[in-house]
Amino acid sequence: MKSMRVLGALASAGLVMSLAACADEAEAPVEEAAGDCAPGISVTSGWLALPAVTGNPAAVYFTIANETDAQVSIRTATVLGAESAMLHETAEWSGEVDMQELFTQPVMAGETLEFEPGGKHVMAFGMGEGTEPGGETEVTLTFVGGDKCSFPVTAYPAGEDPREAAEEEADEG
Ligand SMILES: [Cu+2]
Repeated sequence: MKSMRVLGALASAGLVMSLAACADEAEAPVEEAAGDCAPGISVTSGWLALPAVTGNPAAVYFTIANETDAQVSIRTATVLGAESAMLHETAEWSGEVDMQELFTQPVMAGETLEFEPGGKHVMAFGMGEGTEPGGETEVTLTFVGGDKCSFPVTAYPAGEDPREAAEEEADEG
């Protein structure tokens, strides 16, 4: 009986040590999340470009992949902390570069679609003051038919493109 008690004490000492290790790991940066979406639909590389002028709209970019065998269509987007959000596309419309609202955005079966600067994006109006560079918020896409897909986005200052930073790192390495 006595030796059992000693073993028990050793085991709880070990438990305390492993709990401490877990606490350290919890502070490590979170890996890029794939988003909480319907099976076969995933969103990666979500980021938010803050406006150069406070009060102007922010833009959200991401990559969406449809690995199902059916087309899906994004109908609306919401951004946590924004008063409203809209699906937009920057393009040349009758000779002028401008943004227009996308009423639905199809993603074909097997397609990977980029929302990126100079193209498709989610425009977020009336972002609260709480969103600063390095901050995180959540974007939810709603599809025709009612499926939803939520994913985190990290905020970057105006003019900074995290994809360029990633490319430079890849070149150096
Ligand atoms: Cu826009």
